[in-house]
Amino acid sequence: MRTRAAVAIEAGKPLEIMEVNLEGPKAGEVLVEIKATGICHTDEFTLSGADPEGLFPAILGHEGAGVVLEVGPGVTSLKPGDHVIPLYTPECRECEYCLNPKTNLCQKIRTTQGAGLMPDGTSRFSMLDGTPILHYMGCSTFANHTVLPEIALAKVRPDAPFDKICYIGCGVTTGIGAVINTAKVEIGSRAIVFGLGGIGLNVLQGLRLAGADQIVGVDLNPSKVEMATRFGMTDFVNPAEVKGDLVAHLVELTKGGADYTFDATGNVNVMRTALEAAHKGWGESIIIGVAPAGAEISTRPFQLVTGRSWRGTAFGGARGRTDVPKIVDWYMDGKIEIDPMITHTMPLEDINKGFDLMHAGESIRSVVVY
Ligand code: NAD
Ligand code: AHE
Ligand code: ZN
Ligand code: ZN
Repeated sequence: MRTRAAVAIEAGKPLEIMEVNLEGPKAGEVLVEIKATGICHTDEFTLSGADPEGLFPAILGHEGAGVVLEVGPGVTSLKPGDHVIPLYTPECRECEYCLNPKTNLCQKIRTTQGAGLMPDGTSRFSMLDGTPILHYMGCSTFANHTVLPEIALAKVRPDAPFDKICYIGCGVTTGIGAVINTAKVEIGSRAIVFGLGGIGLNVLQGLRLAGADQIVGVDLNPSKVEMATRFGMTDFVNPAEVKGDLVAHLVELTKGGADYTFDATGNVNVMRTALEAAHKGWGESIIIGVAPAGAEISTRPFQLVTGRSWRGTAFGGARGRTDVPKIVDWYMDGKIEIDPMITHTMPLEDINKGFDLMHAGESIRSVVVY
């Protein structure tokens, strides 16, 4: 079949909207009509050329929601008409990782996924002249139709609106999951969240859900304050306005350091500040942000010797097929909010405006509605 897609032809160039060829689903695969997709900072990271795994030409996008149109041979858990959210972290329920309760990082298809290919080592997308186009994070939601492995789809309730629940495909689950699944924040904790964008705001609402007492937000952009306050921030710090040492300021504000700190910026200097602002003896710092090729984190080992720990999380530690339908329920039951964070919606033709708004710091989430 043919479908419309925003294609990343090469790093650093705007996406090009075009008709592309899409082959139907092979064994274990599913054809999905994408109804809506968010634009995450990670899409920008890869498009910019900073991603060591970035490959071109590719169809980016990994924060989608849609409807199953067709299933390939052997698919048993999904049927045409089912509503689904694509999972860049699949859940096969049988690999060594899925069987270990300490991780959500299913590795069943990680190698081919990282190479922009389906599990059989081929791509389903091509240009009209036959040039192959690579998949991205196993999802490629910047296409109106896409093919995914069955294990990379969460089946969700049919009454949930696509243009909101697409955000559960990455940002919502990552932010809330970092708090609930990875940090396992206790009631009464003090926390600091660095970066109050599409991920950081969801860390805030996760902290509020978990019953944190103090929730400090740190961002260079003061326009994020209003939304962050709405999602539970109790104190705001703009590093540009702090006189003297930022770590010392944050340690004083949290009366000795935070029980939990979260980096949602992707900046390795911020990651160091986050680690060092965690409480001596027990503070945990969770890295969510994705840093450019070649970037490295550093601190004095003494910071760890004296009881701080550095951790990381992908997709908020969530097991997608199991956890994503529950998060959709939380949204539909009013336990979590999504709507105010979706500040802009646009047709696929205007997707590059979504990237422009992100660069300008004017959006939280832009959502493309097909
Ligand atoms: P975003 O652009 O919406 O938000 C980033 C925020 O960080 C902005 O508000 C910006 O003003 C702020 N910021 C930038 N530099 C800063 C600094 N030096 N100090 C303080 N604040 C600063 O991006 P997003 O969509 O929220 O993504 C955030 C990060 O999380 C990105 O690196 C993204 O790639 C990563 N991410 C990781 C996962 C995961 O599974 N680990 C999932 C989704 C996104
Ligand atoms: N390809 C990059 C790393 C990108 C990365 O860490 N991605 C996160 C999800 S970000 C979603 O917005 C992730 O899931 N990581 C685990 C994994 O297996 O990729 C690089 O640096 O090479
Ligand atoms: Zn993402
Ligand atoms: Zn697995």
